[in-house]
Amino acid sequence: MCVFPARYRPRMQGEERRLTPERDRTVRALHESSGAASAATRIQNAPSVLKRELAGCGTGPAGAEKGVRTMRLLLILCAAVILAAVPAAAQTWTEAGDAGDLPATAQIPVGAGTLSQIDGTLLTGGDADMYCVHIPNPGVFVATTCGGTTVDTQLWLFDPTGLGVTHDDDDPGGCGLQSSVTGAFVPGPGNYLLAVSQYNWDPLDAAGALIWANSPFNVERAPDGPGAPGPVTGWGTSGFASGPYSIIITGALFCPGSPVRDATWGAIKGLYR
Ligand SMILES: [Ca+2]
Ligand SMILES: [Ca+2]
Ligand SMILES: [Ca+2]
Repeated sequence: MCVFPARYRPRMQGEERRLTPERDRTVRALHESSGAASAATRIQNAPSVLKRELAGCGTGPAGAEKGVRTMRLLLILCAAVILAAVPAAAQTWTEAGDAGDLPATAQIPVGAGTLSQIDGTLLTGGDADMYCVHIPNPGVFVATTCGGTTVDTQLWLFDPTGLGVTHDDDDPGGCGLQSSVTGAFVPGPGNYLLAVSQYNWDPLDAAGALIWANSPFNVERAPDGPGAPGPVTGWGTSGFASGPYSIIITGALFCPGSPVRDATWGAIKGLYR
């Protein structure tokens, strides 16, 4: 409990003066002040013995610093609560170097929460770019290059072992030569590998057989080629136009366990400031 040192009580009328003039001025200042912060400021020049004895009262420098630390902690906690209540913002992953073509070399977008777009480039001479995406609810999943590129793309979805799930060459909705896949053939929530390639750069099984047949072009299909039972182990046989692309995604998250950028902490600090 805080006990204000008796010998530093303000001098009462008629009371014997026992304080030095310096201590008397300090104690008067403390009692005339109505706020702890003001009091803390006022005792900055108080004698060291007085500082020690008043520290336990919460009005000394130690008490003031403790209060500031508590206030900072409360502000950070409030910011974290506000941030958690705000819906996850759309987030784009940009291909780092050249994303791998196979499950073992697929690129894992770095981040947390909603993954709403992937930007990259299809290289000349045949290129496939494969990315990990997490699909929590197949019923709302859509990935499309419609409006995201002028390249004649193909989209492919594999499970983590490389087995084919779904594919489209030309958008069934008629947007053009770009592609769209949905959760129609996705068996359940989980991590999947989303790949994009240019026409006619197709996934092959270990024997070099097509996992999907070449056509029909504008129909989303589960694997229907001679290599359908096996996982993808290579690509062929000829790629055409290259160029940049954006895959616009609905209903996907960053794969759990991927390294998280400091954006979340930065957002908290931004709110705190
Ligand atoms: Ca690429
Ligand atoms: Ca690639
Ligand atoms: Ca196409």
